[in-house]
Amino acid sequence: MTPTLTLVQGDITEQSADAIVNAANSSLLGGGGVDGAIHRRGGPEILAECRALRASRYGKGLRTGQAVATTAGRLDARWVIHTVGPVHSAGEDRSALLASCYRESLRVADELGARTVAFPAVSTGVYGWPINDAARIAVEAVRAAGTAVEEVRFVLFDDRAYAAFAEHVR
Ligand code: AR6
Repeated sequence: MTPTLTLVQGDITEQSADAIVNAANSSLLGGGGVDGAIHRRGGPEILAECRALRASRYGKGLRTGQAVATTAGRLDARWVIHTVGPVHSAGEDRSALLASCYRESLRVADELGARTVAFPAVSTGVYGWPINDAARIAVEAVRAAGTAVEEVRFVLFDDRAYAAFAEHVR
């Protein structure tokens, strides 16, 4: 089944969903952008689970393109799924890794039994991915994923990001 794709402009930490995806980094220990907002609003339980993951299965951190779930703390969700987007490179095509973030996040969502999943535009902030290209990759990856998730909601922070995703979700 292909999930229904919906678009929202706003702050992902205000969303209500089974799972909210975090644009994390390999350390899983927080950062700026979406990551900072999720940890701030979700509270310390999320970081505590991230530290536990680092102390067990993810001693070297989470690899780019992979995904792992924790509690969502005080967010209006059951889980946060942390994924690590690639840093955009002009010299190397890393789009398979960006597509992998969406595919792997949905695989984790399926394992959890999540039916609604909210995604930010992974890699389009600090990691520098051009928004139009990132939107195309995101939408194609979700459509190709073969997931039981019923709704994938892209939560875009600003007008430009919303417009870019709207081009591809029709
Ligand atoms: N809700 C929705 N979208 C947001 C929010 C929010 N609250 N805040 C920012 N965005 P970024 P990345 C948008 O930088 O590029 C962190 O430090 C933002 O406008 O959060 O994957 C991590 O720890 C942009 O379009 O993630 C990593 O080190 C998009 O979310 C690194 O940044 C992604 O921007 C990851 O960089």
